[in-house]
Amino acid sequence: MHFEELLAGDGRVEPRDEMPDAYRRTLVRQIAQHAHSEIIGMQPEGNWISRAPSLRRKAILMAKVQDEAGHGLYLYAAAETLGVDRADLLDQLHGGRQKYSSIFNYPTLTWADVGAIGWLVDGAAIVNQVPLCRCSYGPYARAMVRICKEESFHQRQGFEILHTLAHGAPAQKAMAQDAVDRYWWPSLMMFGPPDDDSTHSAQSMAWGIKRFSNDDLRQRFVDMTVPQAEVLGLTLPDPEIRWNDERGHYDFGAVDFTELFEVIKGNGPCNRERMAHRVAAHEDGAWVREAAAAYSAKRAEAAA
Ligand code: BYC
Repeated sequence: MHFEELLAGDGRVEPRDEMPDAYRRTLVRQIAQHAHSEIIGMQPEGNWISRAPSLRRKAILMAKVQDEAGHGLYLYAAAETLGVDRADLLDQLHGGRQKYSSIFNYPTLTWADVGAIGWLVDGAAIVNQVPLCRCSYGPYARAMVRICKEESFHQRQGFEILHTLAHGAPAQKAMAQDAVDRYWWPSLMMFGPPDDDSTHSAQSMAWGIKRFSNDDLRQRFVDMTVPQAEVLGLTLPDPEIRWNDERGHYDFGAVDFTELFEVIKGNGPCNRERMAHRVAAHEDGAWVREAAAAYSAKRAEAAA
């Protein structure tokens, strides 16, 4: 079926279908960025595996960090259905020609940050990603279904960490509050620039890649999170948050988007550290990739 007809009927575009070059390029850009975010996102939480406060917490955190690697794999595989090569995408990440989410350029200073990332960052990710399960490009949409299920578990574990801390000793509650204070605004920035400054939104929405605008999703996240903060007994660092009966939404204060643009440009607190670690891990792993390629070539030869 023709591309425009498929979109008009809310059908899914599959790798074999014809698609405009610009649609393909937009998908490669977004899916690659998304994949890169998943694997760079392993770093801030990985930082706490060796210092998790109990065996149970450690096992859960290890599973979560492994899930993020898995999400990266599904997404690189989805990008490859568009005719690009995973090794090239990684080269572009390492060369600074492709982006990853701003949120992973903030440090994880205390154990409570692991809770805040689960609750707020994975919470924001779910709000952004559930509509992507209906993305017009089939392989991306299908990858998102499983990712969203796992993200829901991640969000719950973060909430539970913060709930435990918030109901513990005063120092534990203060640690939880501090983590929420530091992660709140960067989590709102994850949704991207405001709609008026969003380069790609209008076209991506017309193509059915994005189903909602950046600002709509940000509002949805605030509406979902404010009541959860009340259950936790923690406050959000925004005195302007209040329910607006007329709009049927929470009002909230202005996000400092100059900070988002600075972080995207490479000037966040941890950009250099994250990239240096990623490049070093890639170089250290070269022998594994070579061995895997040699093994698979040997098996293919034997099968032939
Ligand atoms: N950070 O026109 P716009 C996770 C860029 S992983 C960095 O609105 P678009 C998790 C944007 O790329 C979470 N860059 O763009 C993992 C564009 O620049 P380019 C990752 C950002 O694509 C491990 C420019 O700004 N989630 O949850 O229509 C552990 C203009 O923006 C950001 C995804 O990737 C940002 N925050 O909308 C725990 C979801 N925002 O490309 C958790 C999929 C904007 O022209 N991606 N930019 O150079 C999306 O939904 C969309 O790509 C975005 C941006 C909403 C992020």
